[in-house]
Amino acid sequence: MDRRDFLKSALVAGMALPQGLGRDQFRRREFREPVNPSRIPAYKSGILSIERFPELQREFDVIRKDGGLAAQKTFLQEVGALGFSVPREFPQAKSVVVVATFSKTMTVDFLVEGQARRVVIPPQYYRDALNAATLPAVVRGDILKSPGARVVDVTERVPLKLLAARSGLGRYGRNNMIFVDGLGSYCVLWAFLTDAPAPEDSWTALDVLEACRHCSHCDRACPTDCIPRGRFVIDAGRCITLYNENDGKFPNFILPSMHHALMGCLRCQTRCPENRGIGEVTASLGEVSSEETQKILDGRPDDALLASLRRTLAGFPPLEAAELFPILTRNLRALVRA
Ligand code: B12
Ligand code: SF4
Ligand code: SF4
Repeated sequence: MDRRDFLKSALVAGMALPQGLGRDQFRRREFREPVNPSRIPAYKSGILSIERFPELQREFDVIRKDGGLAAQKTFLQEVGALGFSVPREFPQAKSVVVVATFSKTMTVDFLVEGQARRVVIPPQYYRDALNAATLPAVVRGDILKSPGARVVDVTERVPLKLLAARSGLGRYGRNNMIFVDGLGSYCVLWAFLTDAPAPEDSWTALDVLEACRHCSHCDRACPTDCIPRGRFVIDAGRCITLYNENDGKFPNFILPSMHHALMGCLRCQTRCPENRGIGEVTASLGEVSSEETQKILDGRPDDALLASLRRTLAGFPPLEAAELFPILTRNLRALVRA
């Protein structure tokens, strides 16, 4: 550890942490044993009564009203669209089931001048076997064991991390992601309202991972310095993901060498000790031919290209609509020209 790292971790140890956790606990090293990849569950779930929604909403509002969030327009719009309200079409909702599905890192080989350029696709940007179409049946049959239950997907409407933490499904890490036992942070979160009552009150105190008290891997790995030392909430306005998920030019503080995924960014997860054994699990989605790669780089989508890409890169957001295609062109250019 050099002097800079030492000073940084000393500051990390002093960051604001929830009450009831004494300083003596910083001295304990409690890194997990690496997870055995064959033991990674497909999903885990938690459940909360809908009666907790007003409390969750108040909690989510505090940080916005205190000016604790990055003042970046797109980010504030994304967060502003979320909330804990019961949709008008489902007033009988009694509980919310929050699910974390294991999602491995994928790769795709783009052929450029005959050479394969392996490109990373992080969790969340491809369609897995457990998805919006298949999960309602899992919630009804396996989680609630109530085949007749009504299940409404509210994944796009609620702040999922707060829900996951308060339901006891996972804990926040210093990188502001949710870590679930056995899945680490390599999980996609989902939420479903149901008319089945929650069997018990699993309301859980907000807490940060024990391992974060003596670790600063994510902070040091973040290329754009989003993860602060003196406070918990990250500076989302500097996160690479915010810019490569949306259209437009990349800001100057994102240097060409910082791009490393077709969308999103994995730097604050890959070296996290809580992800040992999990983050290394990868698989391939396949190959994109030279001709197709050239069309993407030139920004010339045609029907045949879109149909082919929607097979190889199923679920990749910029393939959902033609007007989003420039995002794929820009992101791929950033990778193959770096
Ligand atoms: C907006 C958004 C973004 C923004 C902002 C991210 C952020 N940290 O807020 C951008 C575009 C930057 C982004 C990036 C990424 N995202 Co995103 N994003 C979202 C989205 C739509 C909303 C998140 C949100 O509510 N942010 C607002 C902040 C205020 O919420 P919060 O972080 O929960 O904040 C609470 C805590 O900070 C707590 N708190 C305050 N002080 C303290 C102190 C302590 C000690 C504790 C414990 C708590 C605490 O109070 C806050 C308010 O309640 C969700 C989907 C959804 N519907 O929820 C996905 C989601 C959070 N993203 C996700 C992912 C995977 C990512 C990326 C890894 C992208 C990628 N795959 O490459 C990066 C990770 C960046 C990072 N380090 O957080 C996953 C996270 C899964 C997980 N295991 O946590 C989600 C849940 C999508 C999904 N369906 O799975 N994302
Ligand atoms: S790398 Fe993981 S364990 Fe270390 S501080 Fe970040 S989130 Fe916590
Ligand atoms: S996703 Fe990348 S840019 Fe965003 S906080 Fe993590 S390391 Fe930093």
